[in-house]
Amino acid sequence: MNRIQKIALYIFIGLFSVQAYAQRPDSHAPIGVMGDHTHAKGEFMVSYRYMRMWMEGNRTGTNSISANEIVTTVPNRFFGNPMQPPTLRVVPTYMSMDMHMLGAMYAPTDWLTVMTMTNFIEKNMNHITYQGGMGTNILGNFITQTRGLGDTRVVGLFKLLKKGNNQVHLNAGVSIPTGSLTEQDDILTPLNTEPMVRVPYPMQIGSGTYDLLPGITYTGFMNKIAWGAQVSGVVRMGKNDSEYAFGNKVMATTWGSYRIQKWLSSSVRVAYEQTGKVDGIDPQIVAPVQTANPEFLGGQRLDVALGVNLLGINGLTKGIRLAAEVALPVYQNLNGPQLETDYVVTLGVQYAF
Ligand SMILES: [Cu+2]
Repeated sequence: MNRIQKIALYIFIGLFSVQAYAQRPDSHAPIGVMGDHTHAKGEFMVSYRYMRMWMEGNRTGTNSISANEIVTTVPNRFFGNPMQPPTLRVVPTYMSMDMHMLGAMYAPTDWLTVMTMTNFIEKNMNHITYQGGMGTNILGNFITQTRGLGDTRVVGLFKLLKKGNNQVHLNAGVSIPTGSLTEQDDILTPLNTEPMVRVPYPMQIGSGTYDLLPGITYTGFMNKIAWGAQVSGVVRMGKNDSEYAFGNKVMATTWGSYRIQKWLSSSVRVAYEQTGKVDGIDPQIVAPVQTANPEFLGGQRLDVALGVNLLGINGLTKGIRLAAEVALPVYQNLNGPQLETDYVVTLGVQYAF
């Protein structure tokens, strides 16, 4: 091989590896990870994610607790106010959260990618109401439902380091409180009335606070495997108009993936999340139910998640990404009583141009 041929070969290999990186299904993290990748200068990406979370059964600390146990042993923090019993009398039994997230990414330069995300959320929570006073006589069931536009995120992803197949970038974002925190619904009280009230903290749609979203992300790949890790947080800035702030959050996750085909990779991920209690109290949220107590929010959770990433490589599907991930908690330590998480499913479609 003469020198010119060698140079041509190196250029070809160089171009091919850049191209190959851009087109690997595993060049994006499992779909449950946000802000995992950056784009090259001038690139746009649009995405839609659907997330469903299912929570059923209650837990305090790491132990299960039954509804009967809750209403006979857990004190009602509002006891002493008019018509407030000494123990809790309403118990959530399950909750679903469905989230539709629309995202856009754009890279004005190679070292900065800007990302915005807005979402539509629907929450449903089923409850058992026990008869007023004491004992374990059940009065009935009711479901509360809230839905609406959630908070909006704007995040800058700053590429700090790019060495061969390894990259580190900084995530620096802010969450803007566009979601409602004054949602109401009908409830069934232990006195058998059905008033319309402001629903408790976990049923509200927004945080009401501007939140900082710091983070750092590392990704790498080699041959048929790719890996990464991300540490991130949610830091509430002050209190909202209802005199409280949701707890701050720390999240850490790491993943590995294997490329089965040019268009298909599978992943395993571990994710840890720690959330604080609610700071402050909304004077309009008063009820003998655990979700109305700011102390009974937050905790720790460790999930193991399995996922697949698909990448269209020819024809009309070229460049279209589809991904799915199912996360199952393996450890939960909750400031309870609180509903425990059973699974989180995330589906996503992404298209870059
Ligand atoms: Cu993107």
